[in-house]
Formats: sequence, C-alpha cells, structure tokens
Amino acid sequence: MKIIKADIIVCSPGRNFVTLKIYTDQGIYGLGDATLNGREKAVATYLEEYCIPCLIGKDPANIEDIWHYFYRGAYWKRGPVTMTAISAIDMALWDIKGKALDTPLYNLIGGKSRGKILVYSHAYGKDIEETVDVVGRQMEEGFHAIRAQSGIPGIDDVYGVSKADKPYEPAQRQLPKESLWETEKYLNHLPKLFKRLREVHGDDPHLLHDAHHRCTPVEASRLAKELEPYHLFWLEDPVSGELQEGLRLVRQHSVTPLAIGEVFNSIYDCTTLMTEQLIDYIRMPIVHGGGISHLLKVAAMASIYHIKTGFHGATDLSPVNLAASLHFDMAINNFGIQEYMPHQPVVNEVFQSDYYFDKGYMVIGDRPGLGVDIDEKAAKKFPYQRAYLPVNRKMDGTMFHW
Ligand code: GCO
Ligand code: MG
Repeated sequence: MKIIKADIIVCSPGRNFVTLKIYTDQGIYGLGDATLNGREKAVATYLEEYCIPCLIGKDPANIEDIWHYFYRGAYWKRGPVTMTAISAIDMALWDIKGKALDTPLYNLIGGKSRGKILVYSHAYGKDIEETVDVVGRQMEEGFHAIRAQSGIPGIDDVYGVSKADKPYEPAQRQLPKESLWETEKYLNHLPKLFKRLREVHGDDPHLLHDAHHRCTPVEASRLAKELEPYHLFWLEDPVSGELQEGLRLVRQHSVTPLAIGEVFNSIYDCTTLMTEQLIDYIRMPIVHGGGISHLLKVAAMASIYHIKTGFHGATDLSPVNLAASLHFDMAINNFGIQEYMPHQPVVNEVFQSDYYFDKGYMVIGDRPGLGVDIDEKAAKKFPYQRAYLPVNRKMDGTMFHW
C-alpha cells in the first residue's frame, strides 16, 4: 500500500477543528485530529508545507518508522505545533491500518481490557450553591465522576465557569480576552466548595477539580492539604507543568491525588514526574502528545510507576481525537478516567462518530480503525474563523498564567 495524497480540512462548526485525511492507493483513507486551540493554522501549515510532501509514496503500514521520520528526522524535536502534526499523521496511519485489517483500533493495541470507559463531566456555577445543584443534576444524569468549578467572590472571570447562558468554551472569535485573577481569593474559596459538595452529595461521587496551572508549589501544597478531607479523585494542574520538580513540594505535603499533562507533548515532559511518583494521573492527550504510538510508550512507562491515564478531552479536541482516546482507554490496563465534554450538536453535522454516553460511561462500537468519519461537504459550510484563548493578569496588571 502507498500513500498517494493527504488533505487538511480546516472547519469551524461552532469552534475550529483541523483534520488530516491521508489517502492510499487501495482506496482506504485515514483521519487524524490536528487541532491546537488558538494556533490551528500553524499546525495546518506545518503539515501542508513540511510533512505531506514527505508522506507521499510511503507505505502507511510502517507507522513506527514514519513516526521517527517526522520526529528524529526533523532535527527540531518536540513542541506543541510539531507534536500535534505528528499526532495527526500517527492517528491517520492507525486508522488506515485498522481499516486495512478490518478491525477496530483497540484490537490492534491489546484488545479490550474493559467493557466501558469511565468518564467525568464538567459542573460549574456562579457560586457554591449553584455548583452544588449542577453536580446533583449531573449525578441524576448518571455521571459517577464530576469536575466542580465555581465562581469566586471578587473575581469576575474564573477558569471553567461560563457566565453566558451557553456551554463553557474558552476560545473566542476576537482578540484574546484579558481576565483578572487573585490566587489568594481562590485558595480561600475552594475548600468551602468541596466541604459543601460532600455535605450535600455524600461520599459516593468522584469529585475532581482543575486549578489550571495557577498556583506556586507552596500555594498548591496548601490547597491540596486543605482539600484532603474531601477525598478528591484528583486535583488537576495544581502548578504550571514546565517545572516538574515543582510537584515535589505538593507531594510532600498532601495525599490528594494529582493529575497533570494536558499541555505536555512528549514523554520527556514527565519523566521526573513518573520516576519520582509525583503524580497519579497523566493527562497528555493523543492529539498533542505524539499520537497513539507515543502515548503507548507514555502509558507503559506510567504503568511501571502506578500512574494511570486521564486523557484531556475538552471540546477543542475533535471527535477524531475522542474516538482514538476511547479506543486507547479501552485497551490499556492502567486506564484511569476519560474527560468528557460533549461537543455541540452542530459538530455532528461534520463528524460522524461511533461512541455514545451511557450512565456515566462511554461505549464504543466495532467499526474498523478509529470508527469516525468526516463529511467534507458539511465542513465547507463552516469556514475557519480566527479565535484565541483568553490571557490572564493579576489584579495589578502583571501578566499571569491563564
Ligand atoms: C481541561 C482543560 C481545558 C483547557 C482547554 C484549552 O481540563 O479540559 O483545562 O479546559 O483549558 O482545552 O484549550
Ligand atoms: Mg485542565
């Protein structure tokens, strides 16, 4: 089999998505997600200008060799743009292999380790009581695991909390919005939210929280320690991830389970975190973490250190990535949980998937490969529109992490 052509489909059904479609001389094609929120065209250009010309003529069966061709062969290794492009190629090649062998992806990477995939939802409210109510409603919908975020008195824009009467979507089609932040207010508020959640909903639901990289190690240590009585499933991104050693302090001070990695793009971003057992869940997604081939290595290394996966699954990761993630979740032993933020219904006009939600779990079908398709005619109805994630400043104007 030979690769004869590859196209990039950039569309915006409610939000931007970049999809790579690789064609073979046998009539089989494969899809890969190449969406990097707020930097979509950088990846599209990287693929178009540098990767696709080298793909033509290659045998798509040789996934590992092609992966290293674009990783080692580029000389400029790692980085989110490069690794998202490699991820898209890798996903599309696994999709082709599955279709060529007429078997779903999970069968190619170990078979079924479980029957269904535990997911967590997002609950948020303008204040503690509203968040507590929303968590209750999601429990009624069948969720066993729920991430809770709440508005904070004195802070106008809080990560993970939608003010408009529509689902949370941080990227906006205008220049970056500037938010103002004060960590002290957040640290004082958050333990009250989780105290109330346990009072009202008891011990059963798995509760999660995303600190979105905003604490210093000592602030994160205080937070993780004060949240201990409420037995979180995980505290996510307590500190900014680029300094792995920063997690040491948090670990020394608390037994609250820690998750990190949604902005990582290579195994080299988390070797200290793993070998020193500083985290409990690794969140690097397939779309930004080098694809299925690289994540198999990350997950294998994690398993040695009793670390589980908890893949990033926000709406800026397309249904192609979600399908790949669910197959992966199904196959590996050290799966922990999958983030599930359903895409808006308009997204289904473009992408046709083979997974569904059932009582707190995702279930996937048996279509070959990733089991997801794209309707290119429908995609054309939703042209790309530049959008940015917000930026964040401290109250005095200092630039801060968003
Ligand atoms: C999450 C993430 C997202 C990111 C978003 C950025 O845990 O789902 O933190 O909300 O902010 O994916 O593009
Ligand atoms: Mg997050």
